[in-house]
Amino acid sequence: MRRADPALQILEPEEASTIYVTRPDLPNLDDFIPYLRKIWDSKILTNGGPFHQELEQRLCEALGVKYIALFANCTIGLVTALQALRISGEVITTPYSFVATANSLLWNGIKPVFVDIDPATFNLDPSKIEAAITPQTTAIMPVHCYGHPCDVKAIQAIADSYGLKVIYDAAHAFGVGCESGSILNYGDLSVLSFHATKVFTTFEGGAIICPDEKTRQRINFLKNFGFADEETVVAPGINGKMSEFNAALGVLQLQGFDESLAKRKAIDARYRVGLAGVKGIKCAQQTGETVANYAYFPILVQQNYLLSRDSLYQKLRDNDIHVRRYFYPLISEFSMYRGLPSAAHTNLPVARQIAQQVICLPIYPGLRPDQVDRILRVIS
Ligand code: T4K
Repeated sequence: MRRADPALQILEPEEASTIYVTRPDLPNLDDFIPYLRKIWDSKILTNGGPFHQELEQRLCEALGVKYIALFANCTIGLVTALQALRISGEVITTPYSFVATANSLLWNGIKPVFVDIDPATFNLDPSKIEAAITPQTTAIMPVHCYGHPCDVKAIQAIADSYGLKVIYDAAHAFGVGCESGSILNYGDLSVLSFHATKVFTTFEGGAIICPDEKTRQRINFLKNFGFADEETVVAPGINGKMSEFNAALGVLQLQGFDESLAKRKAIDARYRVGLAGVKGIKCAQQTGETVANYAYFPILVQQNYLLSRDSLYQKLRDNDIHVRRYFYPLISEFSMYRGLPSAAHTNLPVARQIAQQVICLPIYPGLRPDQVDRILRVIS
């Protein structure tokens, strides 16, 4: 019901058999037209219009959070979150993420300090954070990698002891729940991504989850050039606003989210059954979430598998299955980061090992069981 009209889908013969690591789950185009008509009629295209307000309200309800500020994308959200909390100096973060995490620090003139990850969760290892704290440290920026929660309590305890802020890169964590509710309520701020490749997409988009209205207001000033009113600019803000087009799509997308999640869950289960007996392939486990979002399906290709990780990657691609090695290379391997003392290989043994072993298998609501089985046959 939510798939686009098949008659409108023009598939090249080759594309028809290609399986990508992800594909966006879009509503029926006809269902979006009335939303577009409203925008056309009102001529309100951006700057906090009615769909923007509606999506903020609906997301608060759906996610179980109190205050939210929509953004044009997660990266601008991360840059703005750091500005909002006036973070400077050094920030402790993970090398095992998409490069936007650390880039947001460099855009603020902040030095990233990489700390190794936990081999079970692939998230920042709290037991290694304290050793990386210096007098210049002002914050921790962990990532809920693949939507699996960080050890939020241990991280908060360290932050409280040393007077540090915590900004979660929650790009993967839309809809993830833990025993106390939404994982997005932990830390000082959490930043979501609604990119085309994410479980909830508005084409491009993102949001910051805020603890209170005052912080949200500061963030709203910052995302609108710093304007507090027509005559007052309170900070060197940026243009991080989400347009009405993206917000309207978000309102419609939310209606199909539960259905999307159920389909992802079924694919996750099918992979786990199919890979259970395959020697040398290890599936990542959930890490304490009470509600998972099945955003990614990472496997580790271990030494006792019959092929190396890169040979399996190539074999899958040769079979028209476009898997990805998220997150290889590590952020700390890129030219702007590799000179940092914390980027030293000896400092990041676990992250290096996982990055050498990981493959993210395709997972998205439109992936059919027979396609999952095709992927499993190539691996098994
Ligand atoms: N923090 C973390 C932890 C993140 O993972 C990300 C983004 C961010 C921050 C920043 O969020 P945003 O500023 O983007 O909101 C993709 C995404 O571009 C990126 O958003 C995402 N993380 C990252 C993990 O993955 P690529 O380079 O792998 O994307 P691409 O274009 O190769 O797409 C992968 C596959 O998805 C394609 O093979 C086919 C499919 N696809 C992609 C797009 C863009 C579609 O079917 N339709 C599309 O429009 O980075």
